[in-house]
Amino acid sequence: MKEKKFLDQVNYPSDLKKLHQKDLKQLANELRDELINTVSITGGHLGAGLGVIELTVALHYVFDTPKDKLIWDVGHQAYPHKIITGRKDRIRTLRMGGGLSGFTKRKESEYDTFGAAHSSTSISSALGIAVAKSLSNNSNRVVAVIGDGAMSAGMAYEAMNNAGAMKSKLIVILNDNDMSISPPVGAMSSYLTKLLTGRVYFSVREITKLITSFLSKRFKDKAGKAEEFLRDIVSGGTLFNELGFYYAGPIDGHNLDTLISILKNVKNSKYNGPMLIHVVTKKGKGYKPAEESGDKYHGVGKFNVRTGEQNKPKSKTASYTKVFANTLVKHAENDTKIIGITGAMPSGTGMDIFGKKFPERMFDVGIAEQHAVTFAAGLSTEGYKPFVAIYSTFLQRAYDQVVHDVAIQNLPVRFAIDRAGLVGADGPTHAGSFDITYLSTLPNFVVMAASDEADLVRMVNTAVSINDRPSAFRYPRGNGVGVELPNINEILEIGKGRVIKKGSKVAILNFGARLQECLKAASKLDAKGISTTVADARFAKPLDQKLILDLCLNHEVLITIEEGSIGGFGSHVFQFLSDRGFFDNGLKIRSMIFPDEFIDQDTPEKMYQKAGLNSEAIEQKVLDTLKSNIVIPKTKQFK
Ligand SMILES: Cc1ncc(C[n+]2csc(CCOP(=O)(O)OP(=O)(O)O)c2C)c(N)n1
Repeated sequence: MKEKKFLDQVNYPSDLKKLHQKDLKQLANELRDELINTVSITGGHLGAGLGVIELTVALHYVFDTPKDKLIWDVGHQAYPHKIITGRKDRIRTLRMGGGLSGFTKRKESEYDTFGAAHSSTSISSALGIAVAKSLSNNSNRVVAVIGDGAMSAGMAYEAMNNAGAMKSKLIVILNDNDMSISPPVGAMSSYLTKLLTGRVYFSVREITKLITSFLSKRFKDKAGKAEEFLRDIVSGGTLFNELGFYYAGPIDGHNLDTLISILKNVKNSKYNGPMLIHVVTKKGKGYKPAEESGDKYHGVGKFNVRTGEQNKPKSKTASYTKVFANTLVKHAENDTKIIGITGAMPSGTGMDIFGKKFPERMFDVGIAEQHAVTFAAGLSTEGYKPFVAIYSTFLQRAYDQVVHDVAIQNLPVRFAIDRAGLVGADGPTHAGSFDITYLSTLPNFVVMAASDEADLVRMVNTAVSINDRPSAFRYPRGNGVGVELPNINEILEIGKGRVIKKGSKVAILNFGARLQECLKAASKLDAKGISTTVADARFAKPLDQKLILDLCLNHEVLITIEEGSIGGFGSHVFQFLSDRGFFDNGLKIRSMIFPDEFIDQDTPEKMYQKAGLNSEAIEQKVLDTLKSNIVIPKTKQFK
């Protein structure tokens, strides 16, 4: 007979609370198996979730969620949380179109207190919630769970600094697995290691004694003794203490009984300030292939559960990331001033390749995008050539640094912007939608977008040569189209685009990686007798004004297309033509951009279909535009 599973009985935390504490270990094992089986089918984040199985069970067992508020930092470790908060039956739709998000999302569940995906927001949001609760005399607890990697970001310290000063009732669980995506970097990481070195985990008895003696009013009576005891037991916790937090730990994050006892203590304590509970876990825990792999299966494709072997789709063409990194390496062999910088994403950005060749010239600054940009700005003032390799979505966090530290001072920092455009399964939080807009609006900047991997090489070459101002080049997630790569001497003329295919009636002006879709649309239009030009702008800033004017003067229709939001390349073209009075001539000009909405996760192809930016949509846009008449309103009032 099939053994009865505890997990079958648990759909919500209220079901969990009906179980005996002694059965939770078995439940945790089942939850771990379910997570492994799920991710083997969906792909996604695995190592982080495996590391917090016991913590997830303990938190929902002890706290009264969703009234007590639980905030997961990044949210990539929240799959087990999703399974036991009403989403078990949909868990195998993770990261798919119409399915569950791979991160926490308020829209998805009342148990997802705060949406995330970008790291290090949990303490700030939790503090806001805690203050709101205290303003409305609500005594429910607020718990933030943050990883040691996420602790490298400035926001975490800003929030702790504020919470400590406010004496806010807030619980922060530091989930210390001594891993970010790659090994963690920085002084904080070393500090946490120091806290653990040579120390045994505290027993429940010790911690309980500590918490009760410190937090109850008995503390007052026995202040001297308790203080001594406290100093003894939390001797490593001084940094958090200094920030105004009550620190307890380290605690074994895989021992359910310990976790439950301590969390109960913390929950029931009368202490009115912020507490930090230092929990030690193992990323990838309980699944051998994950535990043994270098990245602890941080992010995986579909895989074989028995062997752990991932079936990553093989591509004949190199990824844009690799093309970028290999090109930069070639330049750096001759140019000792070139520096590579990443914010905790060495493998994602190709900086690991650069770092292997030039360890002394590659800097992983941790999850610290703001710092990465200003650090690069500093380097550039000394004649170095910093390349900040960063995902479009994460550069958003460093916008003031881009404006204030780089653009205003006209410093030649180079931005290699990966994951530009829609990225698929990671969804809207990771889409690179806004960089064309937020960079092209800045004086001094050169903004380029690669239409294929050959042009990416040319753009890296060009960025190396731009020494008098900031520059950026963007390229998409995934693999190139299979064109031959040029050598590293091919430099683009700044602000010059190119005509790829000459026609006479319609002009499509591409900016970025939709070029192949434009060419497909053009050949279909040609077949219909609509002679179509395809041009590639290469630069959103400065614009190739001559190319734009030529296209306008020699075609009936001009369509601009880009993988970005309103305010980007198309807007700049419109503005330019409007300033030239071009619209007075009845030119039919349209832009194709991302719609004014956040597009949920799906395959990139489907997302682009939804966004109306594939070859079919381009063709349709041309046909509609040709058919359309220019409407000149008779009255001054629009209806
Ligand atoms: C602002 C920002 N930069 C980079 C990332 C990419 N990223 C996702 S998870 C992660 C590592 C987080 O490490 P940690 O907090 O220790 O959690 P763990 O995965 O080890 O559980 C990084 C760098 C991100 N999500 N947000």
